[in-house]
Amino acid sequence: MSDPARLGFSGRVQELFAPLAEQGFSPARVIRVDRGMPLVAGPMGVVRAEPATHLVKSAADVASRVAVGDWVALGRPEGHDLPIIEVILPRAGMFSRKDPGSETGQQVVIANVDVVFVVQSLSGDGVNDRRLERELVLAWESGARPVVVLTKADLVEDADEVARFVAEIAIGVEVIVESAVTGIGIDAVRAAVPLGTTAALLGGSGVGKSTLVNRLVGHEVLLTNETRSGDDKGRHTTVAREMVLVPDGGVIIDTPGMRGLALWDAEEGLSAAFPDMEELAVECRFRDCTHVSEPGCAVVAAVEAGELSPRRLESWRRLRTELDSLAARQDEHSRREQERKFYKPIAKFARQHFKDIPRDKGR
Ligand SMILES: Nc1nc2c(ncn2[C@@H]2O[C@H](COP(=O)(O)OP(=O)(O)O)[C@@H](O)[C@H]2O)c(=O)[nH]1
Ligand SMILES: [Mg+2]
Ligand SMILES: [Zn+2]
Repeated sequence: MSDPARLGFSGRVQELFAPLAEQGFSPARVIRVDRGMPLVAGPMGVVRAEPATHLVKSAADVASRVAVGDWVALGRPEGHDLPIIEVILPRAGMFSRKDPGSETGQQVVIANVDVVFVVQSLSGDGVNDRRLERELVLAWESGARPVVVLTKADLVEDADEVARFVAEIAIGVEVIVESAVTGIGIDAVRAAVPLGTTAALLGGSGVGKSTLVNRLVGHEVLLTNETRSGDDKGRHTTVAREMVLVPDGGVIIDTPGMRGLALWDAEEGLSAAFPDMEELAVECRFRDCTHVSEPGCAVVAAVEAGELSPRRLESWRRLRTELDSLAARQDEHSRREQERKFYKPIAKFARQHFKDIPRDKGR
């Protein structure tokens, strides 16, 4: 992995890194994080690296927590076996979710993603439109461009019909019908990850994500944990199980963390995924219209006029409600934090000033 360009070290990242290079740091990309211990790829190959103490200390801030896809500056202080991650470069965007381990915390799953493949299988239970809508919100929110990939086209008769249905939900999004068996759609997927870009896969278990990646790369890569490096003859290389180089293309990240994702602060994602709703909502009488029973609601009027499907409005409401309840929980959490911060010095004062009071005073 001696060529950083292949890992997406281009334009924005190069510019950000320039002053750090002058200070003697080397660039690397985080390709995996195991229990807080990052594995990075850079000019030195694939190595373990250790986050610097200042990053560990400010880990409450997501910007200080190393995530897969991050670009970092590595230092090599005297007496250290492992390179030290001194700086996490500002992210172009990030795929984050509600931290499953906390009530309101945020967890970055992948940073710096350009394209998100929203993958669903045509066979089996078929396309799950509710799930698709949610995944599109998440994809848009990450700052990446979503592309829908409908897999296993070889197993169904009505692939194109389903694709048309999906196109109505995925407004403004490319929809690719794909089969790893016949090879249909593979070139279209490949074209969506040109050299220098990073793609991530979002989708349920068993929809064919790993198979798609294997097909793009041309051989079985995801089944092995093996790390090969130093292959720079324009050949594809498995950097790690989850990050793969597409021949003559960019990088694809297939991480298990991208399966079940709860929404996290996805205001912009919701707007981007529902441009039709957005457009109508500007005509509503009230700026904060919830499109339920307000007078002068342009959205409800559009449904009544048959211009917007009631299903579409219902989907939007469902996601809206989910975001609102997350926001409410966050407010409650920060209110409690504020209280705690307010009472802490008081409690300390009380302890200091009343500790001398004899315990047996009353006896
Ligand atoms: N017929 C057919 N089967 C596929 C296709 N893509 C994947 N599969 C099968 O679907 C199953 C799940 O695929 P996998 O890539 O492991 O799904 P993942 O969990 O999303 O990574 C495997 O048995 C694959 O062989 C396809 O295009 N056509
Ligand atoms: Mg898989
Ligand atoms: Zn309205």
